[in-house]
Amino acid sequence: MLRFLTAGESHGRGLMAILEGLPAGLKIDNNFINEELSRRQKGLGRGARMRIEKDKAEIFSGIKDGVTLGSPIGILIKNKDFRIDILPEVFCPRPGHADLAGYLKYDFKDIRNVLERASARETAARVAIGAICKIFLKEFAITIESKVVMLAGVLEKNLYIKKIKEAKEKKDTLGGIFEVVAKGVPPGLGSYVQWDRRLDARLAYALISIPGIKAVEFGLGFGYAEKFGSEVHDAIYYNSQRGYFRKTNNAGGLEGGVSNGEDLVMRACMKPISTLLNPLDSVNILNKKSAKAQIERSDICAVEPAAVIAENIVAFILADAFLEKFGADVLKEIKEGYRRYLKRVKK
Ligand code: EPS
Repeated sequence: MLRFLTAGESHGRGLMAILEGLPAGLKIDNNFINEELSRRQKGLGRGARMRIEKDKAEIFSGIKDGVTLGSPIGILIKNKDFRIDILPEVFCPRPGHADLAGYLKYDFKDIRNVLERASARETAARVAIGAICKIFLKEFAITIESKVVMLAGVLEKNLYIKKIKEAKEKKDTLGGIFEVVAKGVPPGLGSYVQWDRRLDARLAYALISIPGIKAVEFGLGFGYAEKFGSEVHDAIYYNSQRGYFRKTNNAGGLEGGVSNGEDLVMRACMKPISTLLNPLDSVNILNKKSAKAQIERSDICAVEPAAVIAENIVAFILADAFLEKFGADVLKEIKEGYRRYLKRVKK
């Protein structure tokens, strides 16, 4: 089993993560992890915090001489903007954020105790974890890419900047849709035998866990509702070179909760960032009187970074499903088993 935990507050000392379950013998390029962290920090609509931070992963354990030991990998990302103890208290919850629900749940006197951990800054730790999983998947020629496909209702890429500018001028925020594609995924990851082993279910869980994500779809997704079955199901073909293949991929590479050998295609919708510079109505939790929601430094739009986060969280899910099927303690042994499997499924 591959598993991880993260810890850390947005303006605390930093973020920590522990990843356990990778085999021994995998070469880890720290630069690649840092490149992924830097990709997460960029993107249209990012705010001032990203000009302060230069996220770098410090490997604390589990890797020696650049190679995994099979023991838990500990990672630390330090925050430059570490000032949690002097930041002002927050009393007016922001609609759309975890503020109100978190304050009610934990019986805090200060909403800052909620927003510091609910902040999307936590996703930096998940990207570092995912980057390591990407390195593992690359050993098996599995790659993951993403792109933004819609921003604030607009499909044309060249209009995105205009939209963001407009939102900035209006002191407003924007959401959008991104697509993640995983290539080189073998058939047989995940399983139909139990609900929680279905790969599509596990991917959906991971994608929806990214802050701000409100909807997820695979392949044709909601488009299935408009068509006849004969128009949408991907007919099956075979030749000795490719093995089984499809000419269409409406299923997004997933049938019965199992990868079918085609590209995995998934999309997610991110709502507009909930911190608004022109705040919405809220209630002051001290006196219960109407008030405007708290203004916090934030992004205008985070769809591009969310796509990078999604790539990496998908990498974790795929690495986990891959290890479930082909897992062994040593990378070399996994490769041997994988080669045998590929030979069999092509026959
Ligand atoms: C983020 C860091 C945060 C926010 C943003 C994401 O930093 P700060 O609160 O200091 O500006 O910019 O957080 C959110 C969008 C959120 O929903 O909390 C980051 O590192 O990605």
